[in-house]
Amino acid sequence: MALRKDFLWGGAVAAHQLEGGWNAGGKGPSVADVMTAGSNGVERRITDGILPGENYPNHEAIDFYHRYKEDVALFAELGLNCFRTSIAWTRIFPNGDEEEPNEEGLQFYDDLFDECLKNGIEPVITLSHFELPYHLVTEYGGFANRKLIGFFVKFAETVFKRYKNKVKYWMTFNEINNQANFLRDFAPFTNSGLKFPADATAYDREKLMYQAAHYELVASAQAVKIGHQINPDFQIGSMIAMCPIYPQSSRPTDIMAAQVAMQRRYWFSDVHTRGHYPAYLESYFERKAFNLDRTAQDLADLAEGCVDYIGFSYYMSFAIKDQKIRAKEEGPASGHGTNLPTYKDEELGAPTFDYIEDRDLVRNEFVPASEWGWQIDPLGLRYSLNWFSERYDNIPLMIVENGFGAVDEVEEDGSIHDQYRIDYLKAHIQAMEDAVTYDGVNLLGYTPWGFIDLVSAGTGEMKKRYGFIYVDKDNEGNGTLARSKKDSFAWYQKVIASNGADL
Ligand code: P53
Repeated sequence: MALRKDFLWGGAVAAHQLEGGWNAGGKGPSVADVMTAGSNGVERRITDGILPGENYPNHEAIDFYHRYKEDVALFAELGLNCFRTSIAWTRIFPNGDEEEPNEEGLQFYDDLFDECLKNGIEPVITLSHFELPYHLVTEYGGFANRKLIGFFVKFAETVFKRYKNKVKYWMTFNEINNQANFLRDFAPFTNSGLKFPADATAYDREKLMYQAAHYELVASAQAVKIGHQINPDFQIGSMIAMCPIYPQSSRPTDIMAAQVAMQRRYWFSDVHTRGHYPAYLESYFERKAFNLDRTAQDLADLAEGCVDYIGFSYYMSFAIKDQKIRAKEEGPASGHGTNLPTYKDEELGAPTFDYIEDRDLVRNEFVPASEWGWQIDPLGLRYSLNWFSERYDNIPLMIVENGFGAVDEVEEDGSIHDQYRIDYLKAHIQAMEDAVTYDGVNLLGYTPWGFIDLVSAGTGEMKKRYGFIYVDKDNEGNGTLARSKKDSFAWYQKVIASNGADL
């Protein structure tokens, strides 16, 4: 088997990471607009609203809002046949809870999608990509509040109706499973708009994460149902951050630890795809006595709103070692970061294998890592494609993010020789093609992340670049914002033109 003839070759971005124009055209502030710039190893801070004197890199980003016409022309030159971006929720509903949408925001995406379609580029749209209206955080507590289901579904319905003849492929919540890392502030805030009180215990955090994720899954299912009514041809997918967790060794307890870790990180796709909670999680909820708010109607909605395909990001793989052995050898782990609420190891003696992302992952000695510590593992992509395909009965898959964040050097003549990026992508595309050719996975498309340089989500930096198109801007916000082509531009052009044969 080879790649399908209508394979979607694209590039992926998210509104808040490239548009800028954070308060233009009636847009309201989103959760991304209250996050400062961090750097490698320094976390972004979440401020209480927008404060003077802080550096908020998403406010201007790469100013795509004003430059999209020239940029789309470059995308066309690159040869993309699809473009994955998100609709900034706050351009449509600036506060999130308005009765009527903001026409100027709707018009912006009409213009952008028309520009894409005119150039033979099909928009692939994420509804919620770390862009929750900030007002929904301050007034409602984010997705901890059931009311958010209604706000999200209204937003989804509005854009489904408006763009029903321009967009076919949709995704509901970007990397909904990042919040499995609930001890940190970043993922719960960007995924769900959750802010925890300073004295919240690990237990409180975990419970709230599960509650918010439940409301999101219900919101997603309702949106899928409504979307199919609006246009039966819509393909509405989930979006999962796939970092497969390998056992560090063949020690049986490492194997079991890896299995439980995979459950805790990927139950989200079980619910999205199968329409019900897996038994392993029901059993966990019972043991933890979470008593989540899940109504019979919610469960019916989940069953009726299964996704049509799985979109997922793939950057790296993880590895895990049995926590009991680790604790014995190294003493109690405190997580890789500082100031994390301690997770009580009350059950360390029990056969539970509970997984705490920040505590339990270990370095995999068999793969190299990027400057940001992301472990580079092309075969892990083939493994992931097989994992989804096998678990969900050959469901269609789309790789909606993959890429290599690196520091680029601009030569005197303006050229950028990013062979390391080409090497990374080549190896991953090869692995993806092997999964189609030899393993029979049903793959719709491939959209490498940040194919035009943009603001990093994790660190807020410009310096962590993924692009084939360079954007002249630095971490402090200086630069002309001029666009130029890196070596990877011509390389990806050739890959697309040959439908993946010429790597
Ligand atoms: P940055 C963590 C792990 C895997 C993917 O990430 C992640 C994250 C969050 O940082 O995010 C996705 O910019 C996300 C994009 C993001 C991209 O990966 O931190 O969907 O918004 O930019 C790359 O290097």
